[in-house]
Amino acid sequence: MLETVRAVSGGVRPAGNSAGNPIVARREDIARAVVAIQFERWPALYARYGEAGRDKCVEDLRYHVLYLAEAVAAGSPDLFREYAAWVKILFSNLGIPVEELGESLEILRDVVVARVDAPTAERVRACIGAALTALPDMPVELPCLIEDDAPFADVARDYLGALLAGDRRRASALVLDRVEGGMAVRDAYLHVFQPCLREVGRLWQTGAISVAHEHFATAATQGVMSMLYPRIFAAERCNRSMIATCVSGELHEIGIRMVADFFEMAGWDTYYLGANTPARSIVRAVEERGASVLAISATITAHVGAVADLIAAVRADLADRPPGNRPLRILVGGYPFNLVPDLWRTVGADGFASSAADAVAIASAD
Ligand code: B12
Repeated sequence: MLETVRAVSGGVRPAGNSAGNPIVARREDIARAVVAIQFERWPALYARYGEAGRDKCVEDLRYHVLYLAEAVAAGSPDLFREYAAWVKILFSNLGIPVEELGESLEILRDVVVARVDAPTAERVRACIGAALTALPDMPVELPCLIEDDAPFADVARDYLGALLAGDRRRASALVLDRVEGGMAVRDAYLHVFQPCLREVGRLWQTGAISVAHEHFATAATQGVMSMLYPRIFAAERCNRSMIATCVSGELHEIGIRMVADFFEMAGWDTYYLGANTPARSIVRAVEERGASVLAISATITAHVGAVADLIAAVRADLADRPPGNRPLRILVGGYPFNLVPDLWRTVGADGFASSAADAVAIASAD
């Protein structure tokens, strides 16, 4: 368990508002207190993992605390319930008894509630309560994310097979040939790359492949996307401009790159900043480009607070001097926003879309 769960921590930054977040501020103390109770209550844990295991359990708990802090800050029990659902699949594939997860969340609730003020404690109870109620019925497996009856499922399956075989040449040839034969670039994006990458994530989560496979699949897909650029940049211009970026700390960049490319195909001038962009540079870019849309992406739930912070910073900075001849609209998207459809409101965005195609439709509506 521990090695994989520790991998989850890789690069995850503290929740937004970390200085003022009462749970993040006590993260270390909470994690250690929970693990101390667990080891006391379940002597078998010590027998299983030993002293080194205790540190690794603390490491795991730090990330439960971080996700809890984010859900509490957003006032979203759904967000924490979805995290618990994800952990249940991860843990059960590692052979960790599911009952331990439930009890561990109960201990976490009691430890946190004893350390925060009454309104925060109420939110903590709501978040962990939502997870505990749903936990017994949450699945321990996920179905394949390339559905049999989805459009272009055959291409997606072949593409995934080539990626898992480490064959970049075959992967790119099969997409380029289909596009040459008339498949729309939009279809390649939404019906081949997107489901394949999500399936790669499922395979990682269930222990079937490694992080290296994830990196390979990403790099190979970005290579094919680049080869499609002569078609992407061919659209007639519509004299509108947008900026597409990941929030600071966020490494998942393909989703927002697809968003930028869909805007480009609709004739917009796009300024794509990619992964992990510092908030200050994003604010400056919005000013410099006279953009009318800022599209912000976050995939890791622990980055939702950073999205809220960025939106607040952009609005504060541009309050007296709107950048273009239209009011700036801020759109958000990515994994946590897809899981909890109302989350975009709590971060202060003007809108949300669950796919690149819908993002363009929303932005073009006014
Ligand atoms: C590739 C990948 C990586 C790569 C990313 C490389 C890169 N350069 O992008 C690497 C290896 C670095 C990585 C790292 C990690 N990853 Co990762 N990763 C993925 C994977 C497999 C694919 C991501 C992707 O490209 N998806 C395809 C795109 C097209 O979909 P999308 O992002 O949802 O985007 C669409 C919409 O959401 C929307 N959209 C997206 N952004 C925006 C923005 C706006 C404004 C709008 C309107 C719309 C919009 O439009 C897009 C196009 O239609 C996902 C699986 C998944 N389900 O996505 C896991 C996944 C996201 N990763 C996960 C995890 C845990 C991690 C790590 C913590 C651990 C690890 N596996 O290494 C680290 C954290 C890194 C960090 N600090 O950010 C988990 C997250 C689970 C959770 N509960 O939070 C996932 C879901 C895997 C899983 N099933 O467990 N990962």
